[in-house]
Amino acid sequence: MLCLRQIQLIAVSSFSTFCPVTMALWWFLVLVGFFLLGRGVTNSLVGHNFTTSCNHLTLLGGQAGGTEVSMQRERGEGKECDNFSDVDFHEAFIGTNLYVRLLLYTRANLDCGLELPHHNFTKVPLFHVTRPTTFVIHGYRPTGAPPIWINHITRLLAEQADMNVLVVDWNRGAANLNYFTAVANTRRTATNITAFIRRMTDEGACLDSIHLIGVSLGAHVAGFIGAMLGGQVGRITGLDPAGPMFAGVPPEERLDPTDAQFVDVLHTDMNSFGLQGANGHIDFYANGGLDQPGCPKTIFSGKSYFVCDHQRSVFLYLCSLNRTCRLTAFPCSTYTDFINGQCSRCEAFKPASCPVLGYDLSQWRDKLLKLGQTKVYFSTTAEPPYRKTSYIVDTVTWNQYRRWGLVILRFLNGKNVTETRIDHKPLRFEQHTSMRLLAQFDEDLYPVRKISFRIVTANVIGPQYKIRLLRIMITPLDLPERPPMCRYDLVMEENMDVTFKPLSCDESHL
Ligand SMILES: [Ca+2]
Ligand SMILES: [Ca+2]
Repeated sequence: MLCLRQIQLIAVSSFSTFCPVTMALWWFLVLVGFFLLGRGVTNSLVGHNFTTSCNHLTLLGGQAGGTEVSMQRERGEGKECDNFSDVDFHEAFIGTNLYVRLLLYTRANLDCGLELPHHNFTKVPLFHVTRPTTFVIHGYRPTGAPPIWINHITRLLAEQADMNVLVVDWNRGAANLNYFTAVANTRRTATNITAFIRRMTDEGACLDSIHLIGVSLGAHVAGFIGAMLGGQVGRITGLDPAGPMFAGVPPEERLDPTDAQFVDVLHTDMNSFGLQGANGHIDFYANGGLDQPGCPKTIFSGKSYFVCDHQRSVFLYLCSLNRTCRLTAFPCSTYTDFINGQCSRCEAFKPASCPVLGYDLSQWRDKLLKLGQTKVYFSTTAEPPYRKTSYIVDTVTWNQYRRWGLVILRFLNGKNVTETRIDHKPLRFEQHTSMRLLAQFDEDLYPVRKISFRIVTANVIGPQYKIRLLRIMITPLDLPERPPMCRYDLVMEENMDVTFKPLSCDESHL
């Protein structure tokens, strides 16, 4: 029982390094969680678009031809839609044998999937192999329920470009009480899809215009497919690639940058279901990649404790597809450096901004491929649209005695107030102190009419010491159209607000 305290850590690094009791307990908790979760668990992947030399062929397919069945389907008549497999819970409990289906969605059948045969697919009028094709590959399905995000992602992807969206339904194979069986089925699924893609290329498809979006275990399926195709697939997007059984393994046994021409990865749960480290040409770490705001911190919160962080990767991606979230991420060595305000430079990407999470990442692709593996960090709120408004705050203070404290910064516009606390570590104010901070607000208040700044110390009952704010400059992190705000030489007391009207930095410098 001594190793119980390791439970939280078990998926973080090599599984094999943890004691059997901990492993058994961990799996027990996971399975209990999934049972509690019932019919609505997680796992997914997402889409793409590349302009390639092959894509000009896309238009040749159009809406021409079509059997009576497909025309009926386009009119919403006749044959019913083909839906994602819904596996009974007791089947999942016993374990399912692998069976891979492909469900096709296009702009002509946005809400009505069409099961595509693995052979002779050229006879299916809705499927044009010369169009860009995005495969969406889900992950582990312990209860056998369809992923709740499938319909959202197919529709949103089809809206991005005139493409084939192919949902890889390997629910029979992923729906297993035994996670290890699902892991073993990832390679078999990849072999199946690889053979299908080879048949597509035989019919004129171009690997450049294929995008594999994999969620959790599906990210590794995508990696295996990419590797089997010699790394020539246009793009792989990994949404919180699965960690258990993939930590510490060599690149050929997991998703890595050699698996496609361009690999982008989002991390949201590296301390349990997700994989630690960097797996793509670019790796996005949401809120550091471990835990997500708004997600429960303890098992007593029920089912969402198990899936919330992991599933957030899909929701962030959906939000990006929906164009409702613009989440800019900043190159940095660690999340700690990022929240300490040490990583605000985007010069490497000029004239573009720092990379923005999601489907439209293609515009940073060439630069990222030159840079090598890039790690980028960003913070989010707990709810859509997830975006925080961030400012770099440069201060110079002077005080006679050393003070330790945290900072509370408020923006006011006459009607509303938004506040942020910079309290992730104690800040030291010692005589002449220059400090750079990152202030991230849940609300975007603009224009800012007044600013209040407070240094909170532990000295709540003694005489309050004066601190001089020699200079403060507040610069928007990723909103270059907004000018920085400055003030010089204000006197404040610890634990008291100093409120001032921001001036333009030129003006306050006079
Ligand atoms: Ca690989
Ligand atoms: Ca977590």
